[in-house]
Amino acid sequence: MYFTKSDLPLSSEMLNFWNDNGYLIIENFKTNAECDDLINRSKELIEEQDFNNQQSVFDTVSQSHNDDNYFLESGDKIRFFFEEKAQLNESNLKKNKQYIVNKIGHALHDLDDKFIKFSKNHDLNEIAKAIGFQDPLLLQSMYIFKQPKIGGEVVCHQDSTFLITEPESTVGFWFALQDATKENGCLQVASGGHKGPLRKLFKRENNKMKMEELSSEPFPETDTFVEVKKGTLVLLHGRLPHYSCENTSPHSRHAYTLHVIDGKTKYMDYNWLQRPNLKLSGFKNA
Ligand SMILES: O=C(O)CCC(=O)C(=O)O
Repeated sequence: MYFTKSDLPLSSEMLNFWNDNGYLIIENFKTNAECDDLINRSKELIEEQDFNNQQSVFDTVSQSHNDDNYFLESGDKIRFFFEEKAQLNESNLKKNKQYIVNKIGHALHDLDDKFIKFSKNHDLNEIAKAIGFQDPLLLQSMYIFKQPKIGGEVVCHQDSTFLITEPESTVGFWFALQDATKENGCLQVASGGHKGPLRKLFKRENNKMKMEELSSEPFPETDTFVEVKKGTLVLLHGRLPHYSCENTSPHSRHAYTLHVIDGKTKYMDYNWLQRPNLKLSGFKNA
């Protein structure tokens, strides 16, 4: 079911949909111009980067980045991760820079003016409050490229596996910066699957990551395709199993996602994402 920005503030129908399904689609949340601003800024950030000394791949299938310090120390920085299928040769690293990046993370929302403007927003604060946050805090941001032809699969997961608080509070605020379709790898969700158990916890131990199994219950099928237009906001409950397939189409699928936690909960010190040099803030403190 699709709602639109004009349905805000969150109606009881929207709240019921969120509670029943663990996701919520709000169309026309951002304007085309706001999306283009972020797309252009991501291009500039890549253009400014010298990739010759940095070649960290982000691959949710092999999880090869897990013990990589470049990744583990990126919680309070702006860092760049490559597509697993990108050919990282000299020519691509110089001439095709725009087509080899898988994502930029993880503190864009605190460190870059354009991303701060996009992320710190009154309406987002109101939505967060309506779905139960007392003190929403912006923990993580990612610009996800899903590059044409080589955009990697994001394996089925629950966000609370990777960002856990006690009690659980993580919610994803995912923005389509371009149209997301079945062809270019839109999100797929297991509607209602947030009512199942948390399956895994990604834990830092002595600066090594390990995946602890909490439940062997298989994920339900992620058979709801979230095909959305540019500018749509999709909320994802921290326990909702979600997935996106490889992009084999000629069209990119850019998205920006924010992961939000409640300041009233305890952020676990074994989370991979730590921000020793950045204080957390909410949607309002731009
Ligand atoms: O954009 C995608 O394909 C996956 C995003 C995701 O898993 C997330 O934001 O938690």
